[in-house]
Amino acid sequence: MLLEGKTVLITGASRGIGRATAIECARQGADVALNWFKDRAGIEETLAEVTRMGRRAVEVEGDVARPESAERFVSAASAALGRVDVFVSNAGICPFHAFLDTPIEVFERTMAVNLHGAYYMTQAAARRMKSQGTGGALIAISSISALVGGGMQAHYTPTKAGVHSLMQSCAVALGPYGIRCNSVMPGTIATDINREDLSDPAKRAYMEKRIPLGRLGAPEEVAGCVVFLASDLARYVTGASVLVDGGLFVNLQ
Ligand code: NAD
Ligand code: RM4
Repeated sequence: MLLEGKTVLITGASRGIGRATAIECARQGADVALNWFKDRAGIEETLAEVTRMGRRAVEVEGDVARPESAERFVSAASAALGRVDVFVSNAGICPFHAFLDTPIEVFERTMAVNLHGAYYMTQAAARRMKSQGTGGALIAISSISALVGGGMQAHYTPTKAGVHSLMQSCAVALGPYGIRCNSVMPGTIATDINREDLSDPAKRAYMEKRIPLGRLGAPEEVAGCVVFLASDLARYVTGASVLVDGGLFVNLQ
């Protein structure tokens, strides 16, 4: 029960890594507040699993790209659960597209959701933590793609480098308030975000071959790392990033 007595807020919690994180946090004793957008069926499944574990859960609809969603999420979470101890910025999109003809709308939306949304949400959660006066933990779901490129991801990888950088600056800005700020960098995790991309058997086999552990990751394997960073086991860890990638990043030859 690494998170007993804590409240955890997660964006994009209706499926994938966000859902697995909500469930693992609840299993570790946390109450959870769950942001979602356009996916009522998904958030209801997440809610059902969390409440089955006997934890309190509240869901709040909102597009993270809209600044007003952030204050609404944090206020609703605080009203329902009493406080904000941990905030996980997870919501994200990756519409794979060749660089030279990526439509400007695709670039702008990817930036707005993945980077601007993370900024607004993180700031709102941090303000609440500061006013509570008891510290907290901010965790961004960045990516291995913060560190390496992708030919179909030139609009996406800068957002992942951006949220990693956001956590570094937040670690400096918020350390005096006892608020720790870290990022998790998943490698290639099988979720809906890359289902179509990996439906090409050649691409999937190529990715698997590059991973020293020999397989794609599962959302639950990212959630475990989030729980560690959220917990008091990580009480002296701030400004760090942790790759959860089966060894993909270090595999040159
Ligand atoms: P996913 O598509 O399964 O889940 C994404 C979640 O974000 C969904 O619940 C979706 O509804 C939500 N979302 C999308 N736009 C939103 C918006 N505007 N407002 C609120 N919620 C929104 O994908 P996933 O793999 O679970 O991705 C989660 C995060 O993990 C993303 O930030 C992604 O960049 C990151 N990531 C994923 C991988 C991977 O290989 N799957 C690797 C590295 C990083
Ligand atoms: C990740 C990484 C993965 C990709 C997902 C969508 O950051 O680039 O390889 O499948 O994004």
